[in-house]
Amino acid sequence: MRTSDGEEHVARKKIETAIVAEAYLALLAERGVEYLFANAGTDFAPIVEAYAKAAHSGLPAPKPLIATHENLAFSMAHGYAVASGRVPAVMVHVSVGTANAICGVFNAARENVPILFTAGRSPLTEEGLAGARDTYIHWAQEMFDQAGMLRELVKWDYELRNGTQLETVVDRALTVATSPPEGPVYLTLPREVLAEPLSGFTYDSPARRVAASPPAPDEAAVAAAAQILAAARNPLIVTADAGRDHAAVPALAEFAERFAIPVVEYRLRYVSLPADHPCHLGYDPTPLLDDADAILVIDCDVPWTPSRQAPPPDCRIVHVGIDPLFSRYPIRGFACDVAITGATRLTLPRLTAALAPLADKAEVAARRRRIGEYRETQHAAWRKTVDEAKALRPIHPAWVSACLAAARDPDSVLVNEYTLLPEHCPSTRPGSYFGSSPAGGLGWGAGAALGIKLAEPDRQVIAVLGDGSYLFANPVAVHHAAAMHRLPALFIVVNNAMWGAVRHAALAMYPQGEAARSNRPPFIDLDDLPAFEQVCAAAGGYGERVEDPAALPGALERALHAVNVEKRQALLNVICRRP
Ligand SMILES: Cc1ncc(C[n+]2csc(CCOP(=O)(O)OP(=O)(O)O)c2C)c(N)n1
Repeated sequence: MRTSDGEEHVARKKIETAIVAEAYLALLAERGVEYLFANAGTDFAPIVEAYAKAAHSGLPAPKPLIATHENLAFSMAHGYAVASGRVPAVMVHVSVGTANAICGVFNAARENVPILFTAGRSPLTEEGLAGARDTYIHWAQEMFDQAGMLRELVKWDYELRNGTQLETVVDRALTVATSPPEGPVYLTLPREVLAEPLSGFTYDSPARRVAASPPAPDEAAVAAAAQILAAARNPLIVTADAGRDHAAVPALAEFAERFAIPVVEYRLRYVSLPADHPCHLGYDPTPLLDDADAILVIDCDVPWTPSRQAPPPDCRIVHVGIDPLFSRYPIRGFACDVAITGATRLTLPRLTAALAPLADKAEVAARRRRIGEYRETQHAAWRKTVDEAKALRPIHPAWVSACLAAARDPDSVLVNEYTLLPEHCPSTRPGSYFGSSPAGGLGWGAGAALGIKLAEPDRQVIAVLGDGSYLFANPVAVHHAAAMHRLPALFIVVNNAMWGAVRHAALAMYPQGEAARSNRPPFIDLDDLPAFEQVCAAAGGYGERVEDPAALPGALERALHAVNVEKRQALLNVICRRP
């Protein structure tokens, strides 16, 4: 296309290629995919060949990164995506590799993390074409519907059927993944298609297909929400994910501050409101529910647990989010008087404008005082917990969190797979805290930390994991990846030698039951755990076992020295008390 002044508006680029796999890798790189996290198999032959050729042909390709388990590859990609804001590609081996990665896909899907997930296909043909079946495994690994395994979890799935369609397919995959609500997509790549001859590939540069814009809120819905908040004496905001979009953080801070509305980060997965904000009232809405007469649920799938405690029946509820009803969840029945579809960073300024003329200044001032008093009491209680915990042996998790708060670099990034207590280790900067997905597929945190380190090599990255979560992550594969890819993260294992959550669930359901009376109910204790610190050391990292609470600050200093100065990974195996 040329304008009257002869200026070229659509640039077509041509590269020299011999097979589709070369064009595929070059196109991914051209579209901004920086890394291909991979766990390979026989289906990778054309990809291996294309990478080997790219090393001297000069064709671009995403940097290849091996992970020796698919869940690790996917978790690393997840961490990289949330920290960098870019879309990574993952490739695994056909049906079986896909099966191994599905827990990670589940985490990313529920967390709206855009990832281009790809897998080979068993060769389609039994002979004849380049790439046709040539080993026994190619028969049994084929499935009628390979994508069927994860179709419920991805936004889109497709199979690359020929080289001619390559650009459309790749652009569609990437733009669907990155259009709100974001999420993983799945593309299968049959070996014969990757091996198809392609002498030269021409494509648009830059792309002519882009992601859709985020939704902006409907004015009538905003006005209705403003009426509800204006009429409330004790409004409350509950959020888990608002900070996924960093631009939403100042919007929430301004909104809460202006109208003096307390904010609870419940089961937080991002920093949505800096912990030192005067309206930040902690991490548990339960004590505030009874008095709430209006609740603004922002980017939050589960704002409270109804079977434990719910707000009063006449409390008015407003939900805000790109998909405020979480339509991919089969059941979610929280009361909802107004649901605003919209990106939080766009919705909150509109809500501010609508609420400003309605808000009662005296009410706002009185509320501001009450919030300040609540905060003081709350923080005093937290300090008391740490004071009481600091000498306990086995070590109390509150002490682990408090020591980490003192030791961490203010610009560090925390990854929390369950066992960090944010009230004792608060985060204030957007992008400095990542909690596990609401899907809770264990084994995410260690890999995610490595992906974050890859995206942010100059920041300290610290993963706090339960012993159970750590074991789910395939520790040997994790430490190998950290060493091989030079990703010096610190892992802190809060080791209570059990699946505490399973114990808690059994005792909550049967408080007077046999399990509660038993010293050793089944499926809870993890006896004879390996020396985790030695697993890390075996991969060249620094490892230390910590049993004495007084030794923890020193151990953290040594581990952070290993990470910061020696540039090698570190692990503290902190022997903690049972819950
Ligand atoms: C893939 C997967 N398998 C099983 C579970 C069920 N589960 C939830 S929490 C938990 C125990 C976690 O143990 P740990 O990390 O040591 O933390 P703790 O509960 O002891 O604090 C288990 C097994 C899960 N969430 N995900």
